[in-house]
Amino acid sequence: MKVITPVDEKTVTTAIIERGAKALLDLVKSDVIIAGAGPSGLTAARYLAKGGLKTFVVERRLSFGGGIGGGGMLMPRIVVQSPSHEVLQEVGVRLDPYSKGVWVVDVAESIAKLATGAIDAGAGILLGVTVDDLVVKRSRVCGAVLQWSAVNISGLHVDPLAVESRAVVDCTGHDAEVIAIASRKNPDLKISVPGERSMDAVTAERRTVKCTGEVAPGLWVAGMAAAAVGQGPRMGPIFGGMLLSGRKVAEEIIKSLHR
Ligand code: 48F
Repeated sequence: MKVITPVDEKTVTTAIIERGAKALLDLVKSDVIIAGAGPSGLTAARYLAKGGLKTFVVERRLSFGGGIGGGGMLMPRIVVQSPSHEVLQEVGVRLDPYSKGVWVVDVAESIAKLATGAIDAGAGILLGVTVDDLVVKRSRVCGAVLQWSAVNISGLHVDPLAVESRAVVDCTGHDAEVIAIASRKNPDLKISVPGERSMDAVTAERRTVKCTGEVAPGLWVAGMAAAAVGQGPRMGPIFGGMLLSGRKVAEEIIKSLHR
């Protein structure tokens, strides 16, 4: 058996602080900050990073995947339909054919591979951090205000830190949390979150993708947050709209920032 390399506590602590601080410094200025590591956020991150943009996903929880893990009423499967299956195929998720143009996929595999796809493309994912607010100057979103989720949960008064980015994407799901905060604080941005409508899966999938895009200068929306902003219906455990929405927002941001 090989001998375990002895590493003392001081080395562990120094390594973590040195390299952790370096990783956080890298976040200070980026092209795109995505709030939320659910299916739409992870998909957007992969295409944005592939498109050459410096991209970070900031996720409140200590895990990624958002609503994927809950499957349909905790059954470990979700459904995707054509052409969204291509997004999963590209990251190697195995598709179980169910009916014409419809596939069933494993939730754990989807979470793992969507996240790996984003990371391998070059995107960073920061866990345990909440997008608390935005940096807004002359009616333009220029960055995100970040806070440790643990601080928010504790209720302690700790000032957050702000990072600069050319685009911020709200992929926070049903509450469109970032846009909701921005709309309360910045009437000049002329945005609102009327919320989603009751379930209608077919309409919802189309509408989510349609409502994806830039909602105010520098502020973008994708996934379920787009349905909440565009008053689209909810759709339950069919995820094609989330993947296509993530891809669409990335394509539009790439076009806009490369212009
Ligand atoms: O909810 P979520 O999975 O959003 P999505 O990508 O996908 C929606 C589907 O999962 C499902 C559905 C489709 O059938 O209806 O709900 O639109 O992922 C949102 C992620 O954002 C995180 C949250 O923890 C979750 O992982 N989040 C929420 N608010 C913040 C946040 C915030 N302010 N800052 C950072 N992360």
